[in-house]
Amino acid sequence: MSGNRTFTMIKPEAVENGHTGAILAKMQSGGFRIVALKKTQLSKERAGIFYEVHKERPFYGELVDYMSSGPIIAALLEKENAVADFRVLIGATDPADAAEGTIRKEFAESKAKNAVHGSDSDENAAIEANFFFAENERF
Ligand code: 3AN
Repeated sequence: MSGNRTFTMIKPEAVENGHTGAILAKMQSGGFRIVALKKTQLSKERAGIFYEVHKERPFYGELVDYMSSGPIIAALLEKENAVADFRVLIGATDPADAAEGTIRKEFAESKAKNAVHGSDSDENAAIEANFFFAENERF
């Protein structure tokens, strides 16, 4: 049975530090099926568009610079209740508040360099997935 979908990115510091495999393993052992996966680098312009909802927040410029600073892993994941369950698996935005066993607790460095992105709604998951993946890249 196919479930709901959520979109994730493994952020530059986690890729740079060699955590890609361990983080993908945690996603899979958390019950998420990989529908689409790619390693790519966002230009500043594309990072700015991706994070446009945060344009008014004080950290927007820093976030765009950081997210375009190195390669990321983008993935589309599937599981029942994917969006909410994935946010439990990754933990709080600030790793200092993230629960034991979560991806951010284990791999995040700070609120900005927090290892992974996770969609906050089904609607945004679809928009974010469309930003990275064509139909013929999803299986
Ligand atoms: P989440 O990623 O947990 O949904 P949001 O939507 O509040 O968190 O923030 C989006 C992204 O903005 C975060 N993943 C993080 O990288 C960055 N961010 C959030 N708060 C801060 C902050 N105070 N300083 C720097 N970057 C931040």
